[in-house]
Amino acid sequence: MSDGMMQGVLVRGFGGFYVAAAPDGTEYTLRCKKKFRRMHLSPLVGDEILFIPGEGEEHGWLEEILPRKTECIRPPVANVTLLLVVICPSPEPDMLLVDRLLVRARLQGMKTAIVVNKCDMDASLAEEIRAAYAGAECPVLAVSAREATGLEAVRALMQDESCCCLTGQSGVGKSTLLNTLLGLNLETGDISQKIQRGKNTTRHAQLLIRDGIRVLDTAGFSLLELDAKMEPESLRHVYPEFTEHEGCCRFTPCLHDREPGCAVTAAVEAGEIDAGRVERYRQLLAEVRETWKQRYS
Ligand SMILES: Nc1nc2c(ncn2[C@@H]2O[C@H](COP(=O)(O)OP(=O)(O)OP(=O)(O)O)[C@@H](O)[C@H]2O)c(=O)[nH]1
Ligand SMILES: [Mg+2]
Ligand SMILES: [Zn+2]
Repeated sequence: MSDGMMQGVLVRGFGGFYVAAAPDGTEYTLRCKKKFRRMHLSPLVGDEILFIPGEGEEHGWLEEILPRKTECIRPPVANVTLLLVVICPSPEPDMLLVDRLLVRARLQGMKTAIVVNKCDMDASLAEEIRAAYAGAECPVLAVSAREATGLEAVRALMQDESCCCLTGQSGVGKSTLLNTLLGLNLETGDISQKIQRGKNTTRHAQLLIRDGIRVLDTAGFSLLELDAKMEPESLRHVYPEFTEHEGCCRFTPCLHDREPGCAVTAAVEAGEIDAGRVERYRQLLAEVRETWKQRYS
């Protein structure tokens, strides 16, 4: 490393500035070198970087972005190894959004889990989701951030990871959960009673480092597209429920859509795979096929 260069992780950004945390926890305000714009490379929260600190009140310079392990577009964060998708009884969960997030994460080799929050309001949602995702290699954790129940299981999952990320719709309680779990004071917001939706309280992703846990709090959202370059054939490989049925269909390859003699359809009818998961898979498959068809136009 050249003179004065330090390594750190980007913890947040604001108005063209970036804040990096050094290994000892000290934070440095930085600006980004122009070369990144030429390279079409934008720094992301979670990036491991090399930087030169500024003197006194002066900002320093972000010099290098080290290779990313993973990269998300929504939320815009880097190096996540465990994605925790948070849902709750109200606002009502959008399971297609959940599956989109799981697909995107799996394609990059991230681990995933679903956190069902606000179990104090209704404990049945967690049971439903647990049953539906039983074969999905995605643990389902039932918690109440408000009553601080179920949090030890979340902490245990997080402790083994180099970087976790909470994502999901606005108002599900991502920031509240981190406040209770890590003793933080992040801003939280009510949900609108009229439309049962969050108010987009968290605006930007922020990396929090506490008790040896690195976790990202991110802005809630409700729209997400799958990768435009994704081949229809690859979607089924991120559905662990299908693995034991691969090669058992009448046609090969079978995309488990509506093909006759499909083993996945048979497994749904036998109650071995959740019907909703497969229905949403087919919805996503139709979308992927459509964008794949238009890839040269
Ligand atoms: N009943 C109940 N309410 C909760 C719980 N956790 C959070 N809430 C409430 O849900 C609302 C939204 O919480 P936030 O933490 O701001 O939600 P968020 O997911 O961070 O939302 P965005 O930042 O907008 O994406 C607040 O009114 C919280 O008090 C819980 O476990 N039980
Ligand atoms: Mg929030
Ligand atoms: Zn099939």
